[in-house]
Amino acid sequence: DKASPSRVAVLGAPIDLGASVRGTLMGPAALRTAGLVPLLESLGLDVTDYGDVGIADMTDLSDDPPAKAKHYRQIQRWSRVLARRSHELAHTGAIPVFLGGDHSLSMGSVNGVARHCRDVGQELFVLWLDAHADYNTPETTITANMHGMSAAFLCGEPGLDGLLGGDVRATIPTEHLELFGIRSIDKAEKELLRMRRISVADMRAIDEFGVGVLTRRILDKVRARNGVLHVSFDVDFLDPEVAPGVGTTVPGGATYREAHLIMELLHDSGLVRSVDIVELNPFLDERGKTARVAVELIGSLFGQQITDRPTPTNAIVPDL
Ligand code: Z70
Ligand code: MN
Ligand code: MN
Ligand code: MN
Repeated sequence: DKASPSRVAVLGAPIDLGASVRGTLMGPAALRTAGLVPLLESLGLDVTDYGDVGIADMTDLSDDPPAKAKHYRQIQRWSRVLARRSHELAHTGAIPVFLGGDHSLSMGSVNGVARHCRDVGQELFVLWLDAHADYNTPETTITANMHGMSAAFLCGEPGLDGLLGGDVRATIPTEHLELFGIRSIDKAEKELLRMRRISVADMRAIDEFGVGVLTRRILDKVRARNGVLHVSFDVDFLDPEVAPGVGTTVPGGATYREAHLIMELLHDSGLVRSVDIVELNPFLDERGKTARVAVELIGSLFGQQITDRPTPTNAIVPDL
Protein backbone atom coordinates (compact mmCIF):
# COMPACT_ATOMS: atom_id res chain seq x y z
CA ASP A 1 0.00 0.00 0.00
CA LYS A 2 0.84 3.68 -0.35
CA ALA A 3 3.19 5.18 2.21
CA SER A 4 1.75 7.95 4.37
CA PRO A 5 3.79 11.06 5.07
CA SER A 6 6.08 10.51 8.06
CA ARG A 7 5.61 13.96 9.55
CA VAL A 8 2.79 14.83 11.93
CA ALA A 9 1.66 18.34 12.92
CA VAL A 10 -0.27 18.51 16.20
CA LEU A 11 -2.54 21.51 16.78
CA GLY A 12 -4.85 22.02 19.78
CA ALA A 13 -8.22 23.75 19.46
CA PRO A 14 -9.52 24.33 23.01
CA ILE A 15 -13.09 25.07 22.07
CA ASP A 16 -16.23 24.08 23.98
CA LEU A 17 -18.97 26.55 23.05
CA GLY A 18 -20.23 24.37 20.21
CA ALA A 19 -21.36 21.67 22.66
CA SER A 20 -24.15 21.55 25.23
CA VAL A 21 -21.76 20.55 28.04
CA ARG A 22 -18.69 22.66 28.89
CA GLY A 23 -15.25 21.15 29.41
CA THR A 24 -13.95 19.92 26.05
CA LEU A 25 -11.59 22.91 26.07
CA MET A 26 -9.40 20.79 28.37
CA GLY A 27 -9.20 18.08 25.70
CA PRO A 28 -5.89 19.09 24.08
CA ALA A 29 -4.14 19.22 27.47
CA ALA A 30 -5.53 15.80 28.46
CA LEU A 31 -4.46 14.19 25.18
CA ARG A 32 -0.95 15.60 25.62
CA THR A 33 -0.87 14.47 29.26
CA ALA A 34 -1.87 10.96 28.13
CA GLY A 35 1.29 10.91 26.03
CA LEU A 36 0.14 11.52 22.47
CA VAL A 37 3.34 13.15 21.21
CA PRO A 38 5.88 10.67 22.66
CA LEU A 39 3.73 7.78 21.43
CA LEU A 40 3.77 9.12 17.86
CA GLU A 41 7.52 9.71 18.14
CA SER A 42 8.03 6.13 19.35
CA LEU A 43 6.41 5.00 16.08
CA GLY A 44 9.17 6.73 14.15
CA LEU A 45 7.19 9.81 13.16
CA ASP A 46 8.61 13.30 13.02
CA VAL A 47 6.17 15.23 15.24
CA THR A 48 5.82 18.99 15.61
CA ASP A 49 3.45 20.21 18.31
CA TYR A 50 2.26 23.70 17.36
CA GLY A 51 0.51 24.19 20.71
CA ASP A 52 -3.03 25.50 20.96
CA VAL A 53 -4.80 27.95 18.65
CA GLY A 54 -6.43 31.03 20.16
CA ILE A 55 -9.07 33.40 18.86
CA ALA A 56 -8.15 36.48 20.90
CA ASP A 57 -6.80 38.45 17.95
CA MET A 58 -9.67 37.61 15.59
CA THR A 59 -12.00 40.45 14.65
CA ASP A 60 -15.71 39.83 14.26
CA LEU A 61 -17.44 39.82 10.88
CA SER A 62 -20.63 41.76 10.32
CA ASP A 63 -22.89 39.07 8.82
CA ASP A 64 -26.20 38.35 10.54
CA PRO A 65 -25.95 35.39 12.94
CA PRO A 66 -28.50 32.66 12.11
CA ALA A 67 -31.47 32.45 14.48
CA LYS A 68 -30.62 28.97 15.78
CA ALA A 69 -26.84 28.72 16.16
CA LYS A 70 -25.58 29.20 19.72
CA HIS A 71 -22.33 31.16 20.19
CA TYR A 72 -22.20 31.78 16.45
CA ARG A 73 -19.64 34.61 16.72
CA GLN A 74 -17.23 32.53 18.78
CA ILE A 75 -17.53 29.48 16.53
CA GLN A 76 -17.06 31.75 13.53
CA ARG A 77 -13.77 33.01 14.97
CA TRP A 78 -12.59 29.45 15.61
CA SER A 79 -13.66 28.26 12.16
CA ARG A 80 -11.84 31.07 10.40
CA VAL A 81 -8.60 30.67 12.31
CA LEU A 82 -8.67 26.86 12.10
CA ALA A 83 -9.43 26.81 8.39
CA ARG A 84 -6.40 29.01 7.76
CA ARG A 85 -4.04 27.07 10.03
CA SER A 86 -5.32 23.76 8.69
CA HIS A 87 -4.71 24.82 5.10
CA GLU A 88 -1.17 25.92 5.97
CA LEU A 89 -0.39 22.70 7.83
CA ALA A 90 -1.79 20.46 5.08
CA HIS A 91 0.35 22.42 2.64
CA THR A 92 3.57 21.49 4.50
CA GLY A 93 2.99 17.84 3.63
CA ALA A 94 2.67 16.78 7.26
CA ILE A 95 -0.42 14.98 8.58
CA PRO A 96 -2.25 17.54 10.73
CA VAL A 97 -3.81 16.11 13.91
CA PHE A 98 -6.33 18.50 15.46
CA LEU A 99 -6.95 18.07 19.19
CA GLY A 100 -10.38 19.18 20.34
CA GLY A 101 -12.31 20.67 21.54
CA ASP A 102 -15.88 20.00 20.54
CA HIS A 103 -16.85 18.81 17.08
CA SER A 104 -17.58 22.29 15.72
CA LEU A 105 -13.81 22.58 15.19
CA SER A 106 -14.13 20.34 12.12
CA MET A 107 -15.91 23.15 10.29
CA GLY A 108 -12.50 24.81 10.22
CA SER A 109 -10.07 21.89 10.19
CA VAL A 110 -11.74 19.94 7.39
CA ASN A 111 -12.39 23.08 5.36
CA GLY A 112 -8.67 23.90 5.37
CA VAL A 113 -7.70 20.37 4.37
CA ALA A 114 -10.37 20.37 1.65
CA ARG A 115 -9.00 23.61 0.26
CA HIS A 116 -5.54 22.12 0.10
CA CYS A 117 -6.84 19.00 -1.66
CA ARG A 118 -8.56 21.24 -4.16
CA ASP A 119 -5.25 23.14 -4.72
CA VAL A 120 -3.46 19.88 -5.54
CA GLY A 121 -6.35 18.28 -7.44
CA GLN A 122 -6.96 15.42 -5.01
CA GLU A 123 -10.35 14.08 -3.99
CA LEU A 124 -10.95 14.30 -0.25
CA PHE A 125 -13.17 11.79 1.56
CA VAL A 126 -14.24 12.29 5.18
CA LEU A 127 -14.74 9.40 7.60
CA TRP A 128 -16.95 10.64 10.47
CA LEU A 129 -16.61 8.25 13.43
CA ASP A 130 -19.40 9.38 15.75
CA ALA A 131 -22.51 8.35 17.69
CA HIS A 132 -24.20 11.35 16.05
CA ALA A 133 -24.60 12.36 12.42
CA ASP A 134 -23.84 16.06 13.09
CA TYR A 135 -25.94 16.79 10.00
CA ASN A 136 -28.24 19.49 11.36
CA THR A 137 -28.58 22.97 9.92
CA PRO A 138 -29.78 26.08 11.79
CA GLU A 139 -33.12 25.20 10.18
CA THR A 140 -33.37 21.58 11.38
CA THR A 141 -31.60 21.79 14.76
CA ILE A 142 -33.49 21.20 18.01
CA THR A 143 -30.67 22.29 20.33
CA ALA A 144 -28.98 25.10 18.32
CA ASN A 145 -25.64 23.53 19.35
CA MET A 146 -23.22 24.03 16.52
CA HIS A 147 -21.26 20.78 17.07
CA GLY A 148 -24.39 19.06 15.71
CA MET A 149 -24.03 21.01 12.43
CA SER A 150 -20.42 20.46 11.35
CA ALA A 151 -20.89 17.66 8.83
CA ALA A 152 -23.80 19.51 7.22
CA PHE A 153 -21.76 22.70 6.99
CA LEU A 154 -18.89 20.82 5.32
CA CYS A 155 -21.25 19.40 2.70
CA GLY A 156 -22.46 22.91 1.85
CA GLU A 157 -25.88 22.72 3.44
CA PRO A 158 -27.48 26.18 3.69
CA GLY A 159 -27.76 28.29 6.84
CA LEU A 160 -24.13 28.92 7.81
CA ASP A 161 -23.01 30.48 4.54
CA GLY A 162 -21.33 33.47 6.19
CA LEU A 163 -19.34 31.43 8.71
CA LEU A 164 -15.98 31.86 6.96
CA GLY A 165 -16.68 35.38 5.71
CA GLY A 166 -14.75 36.10 2.50
CA ASP A 167 -12.53 33.02 2.90
CA VAL A 168 -12.97 30.17 0.46
CA ARG A 169 -15.50 27.60 1.59
CA ALA A 170 -14.53 24.19 0.26
CA THR A 171 -17.45 21.83 0.01
CA ILE A 172 -17.24 18.08 0.51
CA PRO A 173 -19.46 16.28 -2.04
CA THR A 174 -22.15 14.39 -0.11
CA GLU A 175 -20.96 11.11 -1.67
CA HIS A 176 -17.54 11.70 -0.09
CA LEU A 177 -18.90 11.78 3.48
CA GLU A 178 -18.95 8.46 5.36
CA LEU A 179 -20.85 8.52 8.65
CA PHE A 180 -19.80 5.57 10.82
CA GLY A 181 -20.94 4.29 14.22
CA ILE A 182 -24.09 6.37 14.20
CA ARG A 183 -26.83 5.64 16.77
CA SER A 184 -28.45 9.01 17.47
CA ILE A 185 -30.09 11.07 14.71
CA ASP A 186 -32.79 13.73 15.07
CA LYS A 187 -35.98 13.42 13.00
CA ALA A 188 -35.41 16.27 10.54
CA GLU A 189 -31.74 15.38 10.39
CA LYS A 190 -32.60 11.84 9.34
CA GLU A 191 -34.82 13.16 6.58
CA LEU A 192 -32.01 15.40 5.30
CA LEU A 193 -29.52 12.50 5.33
CA ARG A 194 -31.99 10.39 3.38
CA MET A 195 -32.63 13.13 0.81
CA ARG A 196 -28.89 13.61 0.28
CA ARG A 197 -28.32 9.82 0.12
CA ILE A 198 -25.46 10.07 2.58
CA SER A 199 -23.71 6.84 3.45
CA VAL A 200 -24.44 5.87 7.06
CA ALA A 201 -22.83 2.83 8.70
CA ASP A 202 -25.08 2.69 11.75
CA MET A 203 -24.76 0.24 14.64
CA ARG A 204 -27.09 -2.20 12.93
CA ALA A 205 -24.85 -2.35 9.86
CA ILE A 206 -21.84 -2.79 12.14
CA ASP A 207 -23.54 -5.68 13.97
CA GLU A 208 -24.55 -7.36 10.72
CA PHE A 209 -21.34 -6.99 8.70
CA GLY A 210 -18.65 -6.08 11.22
CA VAL A 211 -16.35 -3.08 11.19
CA GLY A 212 -13.70 -4.87 9.10
CA VAL A 213 -15.92 -5.29 6.07
CA LEU A 214 -17.47 -1.83 6.37
CA THR A 215 -14.12 -0.10 6.77
CA ARG A 216 -12.56 -1.94 3.82
CA ARG A 217 -15.55 -0.99 1.71
CA ILE A 218 -14.91 2.71 2.42
CA LEU A 219 -11.17 2.34 1.78
CA ASP A 220 -11.85 0.62 -1.56
CA LYS A 221 -14.13 3.49 -2.56
CA VAL A 222 -11.45 6.09 -1.71
CA ARG A 223 -8.77 4.08 -3.51
CA ALA A 224 -10.92 3.66 -6.60
CA ARG A 225 -11.10 7.46 -6.92
CA ASN A 226 -7.40 7.91 -6.14
CA GLY A 227 -8.57 9.95 -3.16
CA VAL A 228 -7.30 10.63 0.34
CA LEU A 229 -9.02 10.48 3.69
CA HIS A 230 -9.67 12.80 6.62
CA VAL A 231 -10.65 10.96 9.82
CA SER A 232 -12.90 12.95 12.15
CA PHE A 233 -12.93 10.93 15.37
CA ASP A 234 -15.60 11.95 17.89
CA VAL A 235 -14.75 9.92 21.01
CA ASP A 236 -18.48 9.35 21.67
CA PHE A 237 -18.18 6.89 18.76
CA LEU A 238 -16.86 4.56 21.47
CA ASP A 239 -19.14 2.85 23.92
CA PRO A 240 -19.54 4.86 27.15
CA GLU A 241 -18.07 1.91 29.08
CA VAL A 242 -14.81 2.40 27.18
CA ALA A 243 -15.00 6.18 26.93
CA PRO A 244 -17.01 7.79 29.74
CA GLY A 245 -15.36 11.20 29.33
CA VAL A 246 -17.81 12.72 26.86
CA GLY A 247 -20.74 15.12 27.30
CA THR A 248 -23.30 13.22 25.25
CA THR A 249 -22.90 9.50 25.85
CA VAL A 250 -25.04 7.17 23.77
CA PRO A 251 -25.20 3.48 24.73
CA GLY A 252 -24.31 0.74 22.27
CA GLY A 253 -21.14 2.27 20.86
CA ALA A 254 -18.03 0.77 19.30
CA THR A 255 -16.02 -1.61 21.44
CA TYR A 256 -12.36 -1.19 22.26
CA ARG A 257 -11.41 -3.91 19.80
CA GLU A 258 -13.66 -2.69 16.99
CA ALA A 259 -12.16 0.78 17.29
CA HIS A 260 -8.59 -0.54 17.21
CA LEU A 261 -9.33 -2.69 14.16
CA ILE A 262 -10.72 0.33 12.29
CA MET A 263 -7.63 2.36 13.15
CA GLU A 264 -5.31 -0.48 12.08
CA LEU A 265 -7.08 -0.88 8.75
CA LEU A 266 -6.93 2.89 8.20
CA HIS A 267 -3.21 2.85 8.91
CA ASP A 268 -2.53 -0.04 6.55
CA SER A 269 -4.38 1.77 3.76
CA GLY A 270 -1.90 4.65 3.73
CA LEU A 271 -4.78 6.93 2.73
CA VAL A 272 -5.19 9.06 5.88
CA ARG A 273 -3.91 12.62 5.44
CA SER A 274 -5.49 14.45 8.42
CA VAL A 275 -7.24 13.68 11.71
CA ASP A 276 -9.53 15.35 14.28
CA ILE A 277 -9.88 13.99 17.83
CA VAL A 278 -12.92 15.69 19.32
CA GLU A 279 -15.44 15.79 22.17
CA LEU A 280 -13.12 14.43 24.86
CA ASN A 281 -14.32 16.09 28.08
CA PRO A 282 -11.65 15.63 30.79
CA PHE A 283 -14.03 17.24 33.33
CA LEU A 284 -16.26 14.15 32.98
CA ASP A 285 -13.51 11.55 32.56
CA GLU A 286 -12.60 8.84 35.07
CA ARG A 287 -8.93 9.23 36.02
CA GLY A 288 -7.82 9.85 32.43
CA LYS A 289 -9.40 6.66 31.07
CA THR A 290 -10.96 8.21 27.96
CA ALA A 291 -7.91 10.34 27.16
CA ARG A 292 -5.70 7.25 27.39
CA VAL A 293 -7.96 5.17 25.13
CA ALA A 294 -8.12 7.99 22.57
CA VAL A 295 -4.32 8.22 22.52
CA GLU A 296 -3.96 4.42 22.15
CA LEU A 297 -6.33 4.51 19.21
CA ILE A 298 -4.35 7.28 17.57
CA GLY A 299 -1.33 5.01 18.09
CA SER A 300 -3.05 2.29 16.06
CA LEU A 301 -4.00 4.84 13.42
CA PHE A 302 -0.32 5.73 13.07
CA GLY A 303 1.04 2.22 12.90
CA GLN A 304 1.16 0.70 16.39
CA GLN A 305 0.63 -3.04 15.85
CA ILE A 306 0.62 -6.18 17.97
CA THR A 307 2.70 -8.41 15.70
CA ASP A 308 3.83 -6.04 12.96
CA ARG A 309 2.05 -8.37 10.56
CA PRO A 310 -0.99 -6.73 8.96
CA THR A 311 -3.75 -9.16 7.99
CA PRO A 312 -3.89 -9.97 4.27
CA THR A 313 -6.55 -8.03 2.41
CA ASN A 314 -8.69 -11.04 1.56
CA ALA A 315 -12.00 -9.86 2.96
CA ILE A 316 -15.06 -10.57 0.89
CA VAL A 317 -16.81 -7.25 0.64
CA PRO A 318 -20.52 -7.52 -0.11
CA ASP A 319 -22.13 -4.97 -2.42
CA LEU A 320 -24.44 -3.41 0.20
C1 Z70 B 1 -27.95 16.59 18.36
C2 Z70 B 1 -27.90 18.08 18.11
C3 Z70 B 1 -24.22 16.08 19.07
C4 Z70 B 1 -22.20 15.49 19.46
C5 Z70 B 1 -24.10 15.78 20.37
C6 Z70 B 1 -26.69 16.10 19.05
C7 Z70 B 1 -25.43 16.52 18.34
N1 Z70 B 1 -28.17 15.88 17.12
N2 Z70 B 1 -23.02 15.89 18.51
N3 Z70 B 1 -22.85 15.43 20.59
N4 Z70 B 1 -20.93 15.20 19.27
O1 Z70 B 1 -27.82 18.84 19.06
O2 Z70 B 1 -27.93 18.50 16.96
MN1 MN C 1 -19.73 14.74 16.67
MN1 MN D 1 -2.76 24.38 -0.46
MN1 MN E 1 -21.02 12.73 18.83
